[in-house]
Amino acid sequence: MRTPRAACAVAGLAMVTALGYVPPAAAAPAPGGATVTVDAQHPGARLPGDLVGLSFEMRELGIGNLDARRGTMAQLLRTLGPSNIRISGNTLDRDGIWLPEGQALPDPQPDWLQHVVTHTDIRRLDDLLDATGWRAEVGINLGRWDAAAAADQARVLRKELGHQLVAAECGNEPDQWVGKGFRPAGYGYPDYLEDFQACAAAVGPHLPLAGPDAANPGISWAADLARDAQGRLDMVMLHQYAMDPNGTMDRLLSPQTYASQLRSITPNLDAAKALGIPLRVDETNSAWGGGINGVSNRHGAALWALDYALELGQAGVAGLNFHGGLGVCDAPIWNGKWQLYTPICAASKAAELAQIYRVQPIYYGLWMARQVGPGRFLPVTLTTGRNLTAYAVSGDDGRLRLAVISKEDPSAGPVHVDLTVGGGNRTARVLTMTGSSLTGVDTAVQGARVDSAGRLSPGRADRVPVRAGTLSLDLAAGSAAVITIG
Ligand code: BDP
Repeated sequence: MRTPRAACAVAGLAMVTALGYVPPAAAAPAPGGATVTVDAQHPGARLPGDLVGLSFEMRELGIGNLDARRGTMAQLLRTLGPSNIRISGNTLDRDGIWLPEGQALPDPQPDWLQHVVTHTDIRRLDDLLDATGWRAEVGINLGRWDAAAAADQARVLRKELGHQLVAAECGNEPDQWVGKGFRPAGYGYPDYLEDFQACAAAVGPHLPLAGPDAANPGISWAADLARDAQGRLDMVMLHQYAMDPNGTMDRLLSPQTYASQLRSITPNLDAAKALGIPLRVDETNSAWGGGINGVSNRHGAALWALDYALELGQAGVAGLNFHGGLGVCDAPIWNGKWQLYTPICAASKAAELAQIYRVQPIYYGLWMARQVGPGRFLPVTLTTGRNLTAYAVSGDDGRLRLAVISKEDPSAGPVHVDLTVGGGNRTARVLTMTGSSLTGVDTAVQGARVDSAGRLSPGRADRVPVRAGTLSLDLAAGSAAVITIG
């Protein structure tokens, strides 16, 4: 579905080029432009095709969601392009069990039991992966540990998912298990290591494993496990939410949050790199506690997600999984819990039951991040007084791509950006993600929005000439551009 062209022009891209296009007076750049210089000689971290993935609760599998044969989930994954889906979360250890085929439910049923996951659910997940080209991580309940159930689940994961299983994850957020009553006071990393080893022994030597999935990205459990489980750990996982539930849009998009989110994971990331084990932030979003209404479900969250994914990717993180839930948008999902930050949700209870979803603004941020890769990050030098970030990637297809993200409200006025990219005269193609305000819900790409079938057709990119190795554009504040050259 395309929104009227006028809506796009409000916050869209004005070209200051020899095309003869004169930007409207209202779009004159506010004081303080930006210059970006790309260093093509020193390629850095790899930007993998699955950098930007999704994360869902284990409950979604247990209740029959993530079904390629129903509704729009498969198309929404295809629209993002093949990536990585992670299934775990609090509901893995807290509310559910794996039930081996032919086995009866526990009698009496524990009062905490709210869903069971079975072979049928993994088969359905496999169908979704087949239909979309995505790969998966799947949690194994370690909080409420049952070695026989874990062994059976491992057998099924191998049989059904094969190489589409990136890794099984032993437990969710073990650093919070004392508070949840799963472990006695004093439970710490050495105890978790024993638990992880029990999980590794139960699932056998052939299932790829990931952990520790700590809630606090700043503690050293990830680095410790990378060191202690070498040879048995295929991927280091940690979680990061940008803010606590009292956060604001200003804080989410601030340079302080930008700096601190990278700073807090750096020791674990450096340790994983030194050992040659990839690290994924396999559960993330704007704020924990279900997110913040008016922030997590608004346009600013799309800018944050695009920027954060590229920031961490540039630092060498192998990927990120943006967490969400498949209930009704902006309504409690279950047990009064919210997942306001979810990229995908249902417009009504009937739509939820039919698995027909719509997207929230953050989905467009993930889609934009996807357009930047795959390739290798190139260093950029950015000079600006505005709240703006820039990234460059040498694409596997031989093209140079840049992302420029303005994290100010559109009312701040456009930013004039001069980009020095090298090379001769040619044409750049520019896709712009816009929104009428940081707290709006009208996020679009080239004026286009995801349609009711889950497709996004942004249409023709804007053309901007590169002259003597530089191009210029006026980027509306609160919008982001992906520029492809070559
Ligand atoms: C994480 C949990 C996830 C929650 C999320 C949140 O793994 O299940 O939904 O926090 O607080 O800690 O929003």
